[in-house]
Amino acid sequence: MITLLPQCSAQEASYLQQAETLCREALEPFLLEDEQKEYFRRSVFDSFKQVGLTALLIPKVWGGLEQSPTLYYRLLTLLARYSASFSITVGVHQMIQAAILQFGSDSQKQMFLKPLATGNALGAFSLSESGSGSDASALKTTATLTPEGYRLNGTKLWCSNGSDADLFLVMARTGEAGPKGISAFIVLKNTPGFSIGKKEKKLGLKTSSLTELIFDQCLIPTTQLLGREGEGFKVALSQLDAGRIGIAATALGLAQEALERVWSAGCKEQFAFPVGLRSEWAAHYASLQAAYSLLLVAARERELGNPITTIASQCKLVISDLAMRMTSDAVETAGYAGIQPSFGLERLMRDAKALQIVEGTNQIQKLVLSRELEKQVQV
Ligand code: COS
Repeated sequence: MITLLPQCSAQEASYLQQAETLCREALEPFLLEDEQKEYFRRSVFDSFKQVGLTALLIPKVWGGLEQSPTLYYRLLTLLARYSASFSITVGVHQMIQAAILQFGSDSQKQMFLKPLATGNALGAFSLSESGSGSDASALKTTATLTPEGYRLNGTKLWCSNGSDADLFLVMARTGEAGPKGISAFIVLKNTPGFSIGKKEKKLGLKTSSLTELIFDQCLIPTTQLLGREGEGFKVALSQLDAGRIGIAATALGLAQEALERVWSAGCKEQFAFPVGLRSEWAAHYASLQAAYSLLLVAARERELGNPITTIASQCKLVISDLAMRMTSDAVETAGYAGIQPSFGLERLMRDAKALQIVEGTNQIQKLVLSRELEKQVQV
C-alpha cells in the first residue's frame, strides 16, 4: 500500500485495521452486485456499528468512541478505497450526529444522538429543494408553528441516505425570506405526513441513496426543533463545512486507489504501461501527498475548534478535482480495461465526478473562497 506521511499512531492504526478487515469481509465481496442494483447493504453499516466505527467523533457519554477528526477523516479515506458510496453514508450519518452534539439540548442528545451514535438509527441530511440547490437559503418548505407543534409542508430534493435513514435533519422555513427565516428539525422516519418520494438515478455513488422527502401537514413536536428558530441555516452550513472535509477525505481515497491499481496492474502487465506514463503517475503520487497534507491541516483546524469554512472549501475543491483528474487518467491509462466495470476503474471516475458536485458544487467552493479573498485582500 502507498505510504503517505505522516503515518498514524499505533492506536489509530488498530482502528483502521479493524475497518479494513470489515471492508474486505462485508463490503468488497458485494461491490459489483450492489453497484448494479444500486442497493445499500445495511448489514455492512451494522457490522461497522458493532465496533463503534459509525460514531468515531462522538463523546463516550453519548455512545461514541471520542476519537480525533484526523482519525475520522483517515477512516473515510480508507472506506472510499473500497466504496465511496459507503464513505458518504458514514459521513452524512456523522454530520447529523455532530449537528445534534453542537446544537441539541441534553434531552435531544439522550433521545436522538444516542441511537445514532450506537448505529441503531441511521441519519440523513436535507437542505436542498428544486429551486434551492446551490442557493440554499431560498428554500420554500414551510414549518408553521401551531398549538400542537410545527406543521411541515413541501418537498425536499437530493436527500443523501434518504431511502435508508431512520432520522432526518430537515431545514424548513419558519420566518422571513432568506437565511434568517430557516430552522432545523429532527424528523423521525414513521412520522405521519412524512414520506420518502422518488429515489434518483445517478452517475456515481450508486449505493448511497438520494431521494425526495415529502411533507404533507406533517406535525413535528417543538421538542424536535434543533437550535433556535431562525438558526437552521447556520446549523446546516456549519455541518456542511465539516462534511466538505469528509468529501475531500473520500476523494483522496479514490485518488489513492486509482494510483495503486494503475501502478500494480501496469506492472503486472495487465495493460500496456509505457515509461512515459510512469512519470505522469509518479507526478500524481506527489500530488496525492500534497492533498493528504492539506487534509490533515483541515482535520487539525477542526480538532482545535478553529473556523474551518475556508480550509474546508479549499480541501473539497482541490482534492475532489485531483481525484477527478487521477481517476480519469486511470481509466485512460488502462485502455479498454478502464471502461469495463469488472476492472473497477470506471466506478472510481464516476464517483469522483459525483464528489465534485455533492455538499456544495466546486463552483460554490470557488464562490466561498472568492468571498474570503475579498475580505482578506482590501483593494
Ligand atoms: N457556517 C456557519 N454559518 C454560515 C456559514 C458557515 N459556513 N456560511 C454562512 N453562514 C451564515 C452567515 O454568517 C450569515 O449569517 P449572519 O448574517 O448572521 O452573519 C448567514 O449564514 C447567511 O450567509 P450568506 O449571506 O453567506 O448566505 P448565502 O445565501 O449568500 O449562501 C452559500 C452562501 C452560497 C455559500 C451557501 O448557500 C452554500 O453553501 N450553498 C451550497 C449549499 C450546499 O452545499 N448544498 C449541498 C447539499 S446539502 S443537501
